[in-house]
Amino acid sequence: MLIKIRKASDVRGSEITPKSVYLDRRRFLRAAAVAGAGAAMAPLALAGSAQAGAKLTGVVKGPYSTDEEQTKYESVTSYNNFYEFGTGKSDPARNSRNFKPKPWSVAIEGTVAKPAVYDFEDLIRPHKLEERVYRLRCVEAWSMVIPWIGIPLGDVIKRLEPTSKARYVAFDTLHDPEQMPGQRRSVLDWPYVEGLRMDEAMHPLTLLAVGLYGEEMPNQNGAPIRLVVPWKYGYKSIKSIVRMRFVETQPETAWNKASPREYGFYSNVNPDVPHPRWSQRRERRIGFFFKRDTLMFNGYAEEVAGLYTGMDLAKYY
Ligand SMILES: Nc1nc2c(c(=O)[nH]1)N[C@H]1C(S)=C(S)[C@@H](COP(=O)(O)O)O[C@H]1N2
Ligand SMILES: [Mo]
Repeated sequence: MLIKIRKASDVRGSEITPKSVYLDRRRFLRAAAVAGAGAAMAPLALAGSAQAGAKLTGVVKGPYSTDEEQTKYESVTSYNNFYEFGTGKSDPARNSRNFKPKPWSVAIEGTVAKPAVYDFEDLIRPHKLEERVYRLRCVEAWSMVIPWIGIPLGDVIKRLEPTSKARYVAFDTLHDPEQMPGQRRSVLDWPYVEGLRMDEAMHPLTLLAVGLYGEEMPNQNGAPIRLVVPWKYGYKSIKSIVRMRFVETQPETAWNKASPREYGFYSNVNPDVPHPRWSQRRERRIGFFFKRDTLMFNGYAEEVAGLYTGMDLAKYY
């Protein structure tokens, strides 16, 4: 993303979280993780150490994979957008080395039958891990092809039983400036937040990813759990999720709050709707020299166009 640097005087008081607030949150998360660890468990794919590069086992091939050439592991893990660790593309790899993605818990809230703070492992364990090779198209006009490992978000949602009132799902990234140095500056209104309409969240393409290239998720790619929504610009694929909330009204999203004219709620990849400051017609696949055409819905139109029938996609960008 391209950011507009704001003067310190522009920073609203609400963006400055008092230290006591985030410390309380960390304590809460840690306590919740300890409580979750007591549950009986069959150590499946996710058991094991917190060390980087741990292999995921029991992974099956999932549907929807592209057979396009995969972006090199080195590029996938060294060219990142993860502003919690800095705004430069190489910052996340460098600044996330000491980040602790375990233990981890995810708070499930809102209009749902089974709200709780779930230990990460408990949230994932009932599901089979799938490998899905998806294209990811960044709004900055570059793209990658990444072999993700995860589970369909829709399967997790079904288990949590949202009520009929739930029309959207809202997601939050961890807010912890001690571990995430980028959060010490008000580049965005932390925590990073995102949202999907319920039918988008339930769509079988939407993935809750816990790894890539056969391994647990690297810190810089959003450990331990992130979203991957391949027909939308990359910024919808929120990283390091600590909260999912089922709500009745359209939730706020981090980039829409930062610059509503440039970033809408839907953020579907659309070559016909330019960003106000650049075209979206072409893209550079990382690792390739020549640019290529950007495809409607990032090439997933057959699967998802039906979600937006009758909507003016220039208005709902
Ligand atoms: N919490 C959080 N999630 C985020 C971002 C971020 O800065 N913070 N960047 C987004 C953007 S702009 C992109 S393109 C993708 C990049 O994912 P990758 O680094 O795994 O390729 O993550 C998205 N998720
Ligand atoms: Mo992006």
